[in-house]
Amino acid sequence: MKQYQWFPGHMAKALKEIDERIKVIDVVLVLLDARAPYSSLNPKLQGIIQHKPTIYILTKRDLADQKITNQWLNYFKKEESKAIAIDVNHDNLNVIDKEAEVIMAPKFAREKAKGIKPRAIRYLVVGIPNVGKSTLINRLAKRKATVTANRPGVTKAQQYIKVNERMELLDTPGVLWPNFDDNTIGTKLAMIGTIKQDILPQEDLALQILNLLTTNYPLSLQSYYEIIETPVLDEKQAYNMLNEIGLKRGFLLKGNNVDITRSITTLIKDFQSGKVAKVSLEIPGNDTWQTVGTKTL
Ligand SMILES: Nc1nc2c(ncn2[C@@H]2O[C@H](COP(=O)(O)OP(=O)(O)OP(=O)(O)O)[C@@H](O)[C@H]2O)c(=O)[nH]1
Ligand SMILES: [Mg+2]
Repeated sequence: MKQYQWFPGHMAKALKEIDERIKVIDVVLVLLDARAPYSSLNPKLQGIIQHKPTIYILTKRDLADQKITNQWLNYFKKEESKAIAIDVNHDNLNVIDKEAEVIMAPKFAREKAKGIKPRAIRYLVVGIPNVGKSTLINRLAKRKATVTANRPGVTKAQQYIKVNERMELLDTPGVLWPNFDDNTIGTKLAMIGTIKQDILPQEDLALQILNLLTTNYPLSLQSYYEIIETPVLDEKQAYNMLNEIGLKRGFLLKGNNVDITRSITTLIKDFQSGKVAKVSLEIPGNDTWQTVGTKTL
C-alpha cells in the first residue's frame, strides 16, 4: 500500500474544492465506471453531496456486462437514487436533462412562486480519473457554443459553461481519488485503466484479468484469441495462457521463445477496450469475484 501515500493529500484538496462549490450547485452528476461502480465511488464525497440532488451516471456501459449493469440500475432504484447507464461517446445525453428537470421541478416551482425568473440548472460533474468527465462535458457543451461567464453573487466567482438555457456546468470537473481502503479496489481500478501502469505490475494485472475472464466469462479468451482456454488460478497457469496467446499471435523472440511481455500488453489493451468480452468486475451487494494471487496491491 505504500504507493498510495500521496493520494490522501490530493483527495483532501479535491473534496475541499467540491465542498466550496457545492452551495451553488443544483444537481451533482456522479460518474461511476459501469464495470466497477462500487470501486469507483468515493465514500467521502457522499457526505458532501448528501443534501444535493444526485444522478449517478454509469459510464462506459458499452464495455460492461449489460446484465450486471441492469442489476446496478435496480440497486440504485431500490436505494431511491437516480441512476442511468450511458456510453458517453455515443448515447443521446438528453436523458440527463430530463432526469434533472424532474428533480428540479419542485424547487423551480418554489422559485417561481417567489417571483424568481426561470433559470438554468447548475451541475457539478465529479468522478475518478478516466471515468469520462471531460468527454461528457465536451459532448454536452458542443450542443451550443460554449460560453463561460463569471457569476457575481457567489463567494468566489465561478466559471460556468453555458450549455443552453436550461443547463450550466461548473467548468472544472471534480477529480476524485477512489477509495483504497480495500486492496481489491486498487486492483479492480488498475484493471479498468483508472490507475496507470506503474502502480500494479503488468504481469499481476494480466493474472487478474485472466483469472476474472476464465472464472466469470469462460471461453471468451478462447473465442477472441482462438486458443484452447484453461482456468487461470495462479501465476503458472497465467504464464501458460499468455504463452498460448503469444504463439497464436506470432509474438516470437530470437530462438522462437514467446515474447510474454508483448502478450501481456496486448491482453491488457484488448481487455480494457472491451474487445475480449463485455465485462463487469463487481455486482451489487454480493461480490462473486475476488482478485487472486499474493502480489495484489
Ligand atoms: N468505451 C467508452 N469509452 C469512454 C466512455 N466515456 C469516456 N470514454 C473514454 O475514456 C477515456 C477517458 O475519458 P475522459 O473524458 O478524458 O475522462 P476524465 O474523467 O475526464 O479523466 P480525467 O481528466 O483523467 O479525470 C477517453 O478515451 C474517452 O473516450 C464510454 O462511455 N465508453
Ligand atoms: Mg478530464
